[in-house]
Amino acid sequence: MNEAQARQLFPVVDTNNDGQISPAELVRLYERNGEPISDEEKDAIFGKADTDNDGLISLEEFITFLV
Ligand SMILES: [Ca+2]
Ligand SMILES: [Ca+2]
Repeated sequence: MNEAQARQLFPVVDTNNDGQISPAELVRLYERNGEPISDEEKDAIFGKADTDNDGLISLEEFITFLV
């Protein structure tokens, strides 16, 4: 995935449009795709993507994680 694709994907995941991806939004994304994830998998993704450990994934963190 390149940066432009990640920027397009972000608002799809950020369903409440607050500019951050919450754990609940991440879980919903996988459920929508028909591949539910466990709490452990969710925590693993946040552990990697949430580099400032504020409990949310910003656009910058999202791009860094995916690209
Ligand atoms: Ca959000
Ligand atoms: Ca963060």
